[in-house]
Amino acid sequence: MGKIKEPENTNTKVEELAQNRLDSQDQYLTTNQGLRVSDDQNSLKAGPRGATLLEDFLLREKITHFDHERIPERIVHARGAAAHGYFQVYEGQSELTRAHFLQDPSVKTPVFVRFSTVAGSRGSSDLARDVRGFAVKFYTQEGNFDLVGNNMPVFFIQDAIKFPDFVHAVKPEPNNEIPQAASAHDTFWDFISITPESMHMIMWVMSDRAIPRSYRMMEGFGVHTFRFINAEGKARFVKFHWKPLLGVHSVVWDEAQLISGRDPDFHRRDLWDAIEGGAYPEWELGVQIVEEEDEHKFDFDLLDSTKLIPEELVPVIRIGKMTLNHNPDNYFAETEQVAFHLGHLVPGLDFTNDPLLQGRLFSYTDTQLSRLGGPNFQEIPINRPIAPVHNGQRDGHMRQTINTGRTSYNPNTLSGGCPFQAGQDMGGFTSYAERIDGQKVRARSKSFLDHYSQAKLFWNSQSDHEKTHLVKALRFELGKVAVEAIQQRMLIHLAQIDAQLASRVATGLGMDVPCWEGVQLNLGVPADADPADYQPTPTRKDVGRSAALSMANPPKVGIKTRQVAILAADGVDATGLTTLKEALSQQGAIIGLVAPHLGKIKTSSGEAIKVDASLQTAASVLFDAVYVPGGQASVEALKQEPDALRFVHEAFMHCKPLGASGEGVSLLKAAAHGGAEALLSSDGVITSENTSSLAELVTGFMDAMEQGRFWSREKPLP
Ligand code: HDE
Repeated sequence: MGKIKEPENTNTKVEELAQNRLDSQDQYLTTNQGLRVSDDQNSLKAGPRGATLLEDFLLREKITHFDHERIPERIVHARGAAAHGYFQVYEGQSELTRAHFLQDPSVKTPVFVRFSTVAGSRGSSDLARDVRGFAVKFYTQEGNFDLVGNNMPVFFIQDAIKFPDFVHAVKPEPNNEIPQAASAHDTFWDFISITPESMHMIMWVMSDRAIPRSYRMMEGFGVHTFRFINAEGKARFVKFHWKPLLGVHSVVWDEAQLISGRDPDFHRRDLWDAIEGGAYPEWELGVQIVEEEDEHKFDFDLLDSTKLIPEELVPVIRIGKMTLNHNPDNYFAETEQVAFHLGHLVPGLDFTNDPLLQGRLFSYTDTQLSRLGGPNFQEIPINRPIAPVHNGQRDGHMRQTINTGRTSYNPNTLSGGCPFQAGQDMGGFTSYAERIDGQKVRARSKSFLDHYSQAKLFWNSQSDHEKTHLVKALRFELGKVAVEAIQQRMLIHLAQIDAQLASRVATGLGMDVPCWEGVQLNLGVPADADPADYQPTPTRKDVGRSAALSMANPPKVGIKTRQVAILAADGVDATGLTTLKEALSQQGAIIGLVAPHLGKIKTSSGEAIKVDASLQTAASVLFDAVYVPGGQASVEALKQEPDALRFVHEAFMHCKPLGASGEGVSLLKAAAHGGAEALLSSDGVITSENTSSLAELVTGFMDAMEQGRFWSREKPLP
């Protein structure tokens, strides 16, 4: 992949990290004490065949460090990939907030963004059906601000106290640690089937949003309602959104499962390669603003993280753009050691009483204490703010800062009162003075009890193929559940969302939708509470649709960074291949020449060209589109390769654009499972046996690539 643009280095955080970088090029090998090592291949022994000596400090130092290389992986979001970049606001937002990084369009605020899956271990596949973490650390001049969000705008539970239960249910089952990075098992669905508040989120995770095509093509959401506060002290509610400029795209479930085998690092690699190639991913930061006096005007509660604010009710205003333009130098030092916390806040922002948010405020620092080994994790280079740090906090494991002077307390006179407290006019943080007056109770607000209306809103808003994918996902997930009562309870919930949804899923399970009467669902009621106070309220009748919830109509943004496999062998038509490659490269698409073997193949004009991948190392699931150029010998050779036929068939099944010219068309025919004519006349299959219209054919193929997928090919699902 060639560089489209030289990487910019306008990032003050990346520059600051330079002092911690170490390059060992042209250096002698040393111990950790700087002693040069003469033999790193043999331990110190009593004779060449004798016992190793305890004295061997070189051996001991090397092995001891190795023994302690691992740190605990994150309890959730263990698997991730990250990149550096910057954020710029489009215009000053002083009316909304006094946050400094949202005032001046010329200021580039450095960011470090970590994307992740939730349930799997560090070594699990990127393509698990799961929520994706979308955590952004802004290194602002007023200190770090972490926006620790997900790629879905709602969450499974309403109260933080349920989080350990939820996570224990979704993680591998504790007796046999099966399954890895998957929610399709009994404990997850057992928990969900008696937790009606999860139903909205279940719609999202059963949709294709849970299997993104790329981290670069996902939305991000702050999930909770936060507060913006301006310099006059006026507060407003705010919900944060990240809108990817490449649009929102996903793969299909069968594809996701195959990618997990072919390239479990698919998302990680995609992000890395895009940045290395200069195709910097971009997102716009959007905000939904609600005036304080409008807090109660919605038929859901703004403090309930299982609800979103439909964009039709409150539009998303795009206030700035984030660009990721620099890969980390070292995975462990940066991506693994970065510590996010939504309590990392700057003036102009504040929390709300969302009970999920409130619990998170405790968890994120607490977890770093064991994960990163102590209270000094903020001194690790990736976590260090670019704003100066001065306080009386001292000591602890691995302290790096050498604080000078006698005082580490405040107030003091011996240091002239330093460091000083800063008033609001000097950039000091002040909490929003929200009036709070209430009895101490363990309870759930009744305004949180409508668990089905927004789940229905999501279902209603999906296109036909999205609905089909959702039904298939539920059939898969619940089909892996062994206990029938769990499946039945889920069908009851689904019937509250939509009768057709429930009956379609039931068909796949070979079951009937049970009737609600007499079924005790709400098992999460506290011991001393009246169950009537915890009954979900019925789905609202007036639930409409919200276009923003569907991925069916992504913006037309060209084919930049889209991956095209060109299947070829010796004798491939030279002119056809060149025309295609030139046109695709011009549009920024990435080409992979896939042949029966690695090395080189000879074109019809005798030129030897380099192969990018063999049929053994590649698969159609790693590409967005497949093209077969002409050339009699090439196509005949490919027809002898079952892997080539599967390549084409799989791409067709996954509704991807297929192109073929000249003799290439016959490979498509040979690969067709449901009849050659049906395949050739399908949407998104662009072919011509007549090579004189090559340019037109290639344009048609690129148009199809821009459209993405052709869902009309999918078999209708009852
Ligand atoms: Fe997290 N979450 N979470 N979470 N979360 C963590 O913190 C937690 C929640 C999210 O790339 C942990 O440093 C609780 C919602 C992301 O490093 C931990 C609750 C949302 C990441 C933790 C939630 C998130 C985490 C594990 C319920 C979306 C990865 C490691 C009250 C808005 C950040 C760590 C990264 C990570 C706790 C719910 C997003 C254990 C208690 C809702 C993106 O502290």
